[in-house]
Amino acid sequence: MTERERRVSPFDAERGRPNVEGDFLRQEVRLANRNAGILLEALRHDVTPTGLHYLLNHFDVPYVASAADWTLSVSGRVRTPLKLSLAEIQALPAKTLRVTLECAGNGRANIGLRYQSMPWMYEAVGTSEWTGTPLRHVLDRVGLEPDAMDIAFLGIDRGFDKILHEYGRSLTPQLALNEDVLLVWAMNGAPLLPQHGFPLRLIVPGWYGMASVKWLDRIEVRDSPYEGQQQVASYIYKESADDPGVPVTHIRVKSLMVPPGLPDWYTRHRLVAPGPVTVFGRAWSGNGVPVTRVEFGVDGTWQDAELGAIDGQYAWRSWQAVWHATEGEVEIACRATDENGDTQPLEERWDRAGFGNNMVHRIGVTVRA
Ligand SMILES: Nc1nc2c(c(=O)[nH]1)N[C@H]1C(S)=C(S)[C@@H](COP(=O)(O)O)O[C@H]1N2
Ligand SMILES: [Mo]
Repeated sequence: MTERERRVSPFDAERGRPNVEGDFLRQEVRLANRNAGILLEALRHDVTPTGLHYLLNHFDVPYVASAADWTLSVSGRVRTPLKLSLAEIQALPAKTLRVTLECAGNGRANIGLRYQSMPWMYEAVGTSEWTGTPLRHVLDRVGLEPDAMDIAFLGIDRGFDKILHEYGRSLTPQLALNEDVLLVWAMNGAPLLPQHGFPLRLIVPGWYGMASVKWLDRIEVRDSPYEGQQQVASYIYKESADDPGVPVTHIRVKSLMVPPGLPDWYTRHRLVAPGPVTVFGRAWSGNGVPVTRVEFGVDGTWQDAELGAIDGQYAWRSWQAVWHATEGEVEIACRATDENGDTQPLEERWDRAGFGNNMVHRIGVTVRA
């Protein structure tokens, strides 16, 4: 038996997970209970209160009793392999960045033939103040060898997804040396919570969340590409199962609204009184590219929204629009465009695993006095 054969999952390797439509499956509901999303009304906060930040944990949240014995090892194609304590990492120059994190699977459940996985509709996004040290300081200390071509970041959580693996991702040295890629120990001024990677995680601003490895304890500098499951198999845009595909990287432009008016408990449908209504929302894009326009739509008629201030290169911006609501059943929507001219599609964006679906946000509203 090869090493890879020994790791093959005894659970779902044979059956696979065909795309489905209709009711949610028990497995999807269970994942939804484990991985909370932001409440759309919490988009009001510039910085998402920590307990309202979304979660995406593939396996079990590791129990780490204390940060005192945590170490980060850096090995492989480096001049001086090192094992650093958290205290040694915290002694490096610190930096705080406001970063909007979004899961690549956000919007997956809005695709007609959806992939069986975490059934996100719109909620897998949040903004935090992340404090850490630029990863570059640690890489400078170990010294990359000239043949270093990929850097793997490994967490301590492990489990099965096709094969047994620990959660890991990699970055090229060029990306890893960016001043804004951080080794983070604090979120919103407090130590990371267990579910957000206590005591140490990576934050890769502008990229979908999968790059920001939690419970980080090992960095391996390599002279060959890292081929971990989450790097080469999971996060790949694919038309179909046998499409070689394209890796998922930066966040695509998107916007969301705080649902206006009063909610119905069960359906979340809204009731709004006729007259002027100020609709508030957020918009963001990836790779540090600013959002330059947001439109607000009512039944397919669009108006420009007013944009709020920019709060750093990687954080969402607020927007608002005044809607003169008239009686009836309507659908409101919002659509953002970034400086590259990328804009949100009106229809779902097909991807077999439901990644990167940034179609416009729509909400059904009953307008009645
Ligand atoms: N070790 C580890 N890191 C991880 C994950 C994980 O399951 N294990 N999930 C990733 C994914 S897919 C996302 S979207 C973000 C979510 O971070 P959050 O739970 O702090 O919001 O963490 C990333 N880092
Ligand atoms: Mo994710």
